Amino acid sequence: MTNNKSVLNWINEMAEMVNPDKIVWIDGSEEQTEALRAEACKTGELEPLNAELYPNCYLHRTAVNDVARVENRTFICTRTKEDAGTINNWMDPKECYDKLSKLYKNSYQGKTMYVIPYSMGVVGSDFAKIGIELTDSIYVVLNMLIMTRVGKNVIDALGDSADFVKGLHAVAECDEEKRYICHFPEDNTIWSVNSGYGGNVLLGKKCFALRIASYLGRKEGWMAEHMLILGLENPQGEVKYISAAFPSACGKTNLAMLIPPEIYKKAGYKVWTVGDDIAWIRVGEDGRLWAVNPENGFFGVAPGTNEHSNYNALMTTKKNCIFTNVCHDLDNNSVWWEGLDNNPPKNALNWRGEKWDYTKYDKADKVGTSGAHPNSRFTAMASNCPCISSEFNSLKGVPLTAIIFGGRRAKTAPLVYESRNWQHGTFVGSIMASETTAAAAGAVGVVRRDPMAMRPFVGYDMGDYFAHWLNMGKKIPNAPKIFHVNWFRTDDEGHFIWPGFGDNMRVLMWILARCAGEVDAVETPIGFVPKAEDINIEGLEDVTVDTIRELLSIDNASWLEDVENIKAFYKQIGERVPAELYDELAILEANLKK
Ligand code: GTP
Ligand code: SPV
Ligand code: MN
Repeated sequence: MTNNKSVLNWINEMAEMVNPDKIVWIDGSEEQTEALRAEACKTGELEPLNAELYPNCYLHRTAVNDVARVENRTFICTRTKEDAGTINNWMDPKECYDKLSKLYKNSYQGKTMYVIPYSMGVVGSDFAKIGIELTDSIYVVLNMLIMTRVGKNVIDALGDSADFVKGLHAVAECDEEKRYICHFPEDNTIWSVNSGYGGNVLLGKKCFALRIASYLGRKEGWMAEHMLILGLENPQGEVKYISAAFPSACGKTNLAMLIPPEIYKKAGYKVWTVGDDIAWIRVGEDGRLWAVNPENGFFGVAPGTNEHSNYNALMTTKKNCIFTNVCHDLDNNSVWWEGLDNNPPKNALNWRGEKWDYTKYDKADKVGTSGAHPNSRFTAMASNCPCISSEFNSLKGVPLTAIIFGGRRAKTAPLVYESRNWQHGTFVGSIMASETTAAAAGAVGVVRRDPMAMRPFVGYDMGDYFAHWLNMGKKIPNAPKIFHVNWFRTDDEGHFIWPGFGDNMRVLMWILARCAGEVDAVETPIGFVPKAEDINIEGLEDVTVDTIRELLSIDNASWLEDVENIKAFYKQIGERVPAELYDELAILEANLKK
């Protein structure tokens, strides 16, 4: 497929180590893809679903011990530990290469090495970057074919260049004790071993498009962020673009595809999806920030996705889709997950592949008793999405009017607030916190600081990352305004107070009105909040202006507790936290104590 010496030498070197029976280049053709699907169905790696209900859709189950990203086994291997920072796990590159080489040794024996040339971003665009992933898993190949742009044209675009990210993946024995997801940003290299799950193995996604790319972005003056991108079109046909960073399983896909509430739909408003997980952002000639989505598909959370919560996502999964770790309805060979509807299948297999009794479902033990794993996923083509933006394949991307940060907070954070300026907005991003979710292995529901939703994804020191945000601010004459939202405040019984989903558009409308200078706000110790009556609640049952007032309330005591927690977190990050952010922290504390 290529004469590129750096590509061929690298593949030979890797092949010598992992020792495959044969090497197959993935060309992106439908014939080859179809042959791989057929082979995966033969080995049981995939199960074909009901061709009438789900044409060209497949079910895959991962190993029971391999259902999420593994942050404690994820490493940034820079030459000095300081460059990886205190929040990342670090290993010396040489030590890491040696250690993992032993795990890779002969791991492809009896297997095929698939070579996947892929582009993050539209092939050939000046903002796209190329990677090559070597893998022993057809499931990975088929997912990468959906999630990225794969094929011969990528290799052609690379030409003789050595500028590509070298990714080596082996499911190997899938031993969790020997599972490593390692990044060598100084070598443009990713090594992943002993996993077959999502973000651990689809190396274009978190490993490249966030960890390696964030490192490159700092060096080259752009940003790689864990953000959705959406366009909101008004009845006059003008589209304003917003990006939003929420931690894993905190609502990016849902917001990106939201369906406007009736009042706005009737008036002619529309929402278009540009991206649901990752944004690459640079300063345009006009001094605004421009964002592209480097991916080509959606690796979305299945549970909770239904006709009402996210109709567009559901439609996107109806064909050419791979489902991972969902519940298998045996009666009609289809799929099901908690929150799809109120009719759990009577004759079904759970995400482990065992006979499932829906009457034993216990919300307190979802992993143990649910039909679908809480982090079960669909891999779906962006082009199947009914609300995909006409700018999805745009080379320069879309200009951002607003950036939103948000987390899952039962208390403390109000429904929405606005930062005073870029520096304060950077501070607001840096102090984000959220309850942990099933998207990563470990405890669920624990509040932890997750700056810019990037805690698990920054490929260098977190203090330097904050400094990069501040520096970018100096290079953007027409910077977007920065906001913070929280859809997840709960009442005393633990129920969400805000209806969320499509109704989040009501908050987006306030945000855009603020950006256009069309509405006032109330100054508070943490920033600007809306006047309660400025959040449109027309058509909402159970939500009154008083509910909004409650959602916008700021409890100084719990914010002061947060301030202490932030101080400890900054200290943990270490000496590279910029002084400007300490200034902002001091202002926040003083405001709260006033
Ligand atoms: P990753 O793919 O892990 O990065 O997740 P994500 O940020 O794209 O999250 P996603 O949109 O898939 O939502 C995760 C979970 O949160 C799903 O179960 C949703 O149903 C739920 N969710 C999303 N938006 C809202 C909301 O506005 N309110 C409430 N209560 N739940 C929501
Ligand atoms: C996330 O965890 O933020 C995801 C899923 O988007 S994964 O691809 O596994 O990282
Ligand atoms: Mn994500």
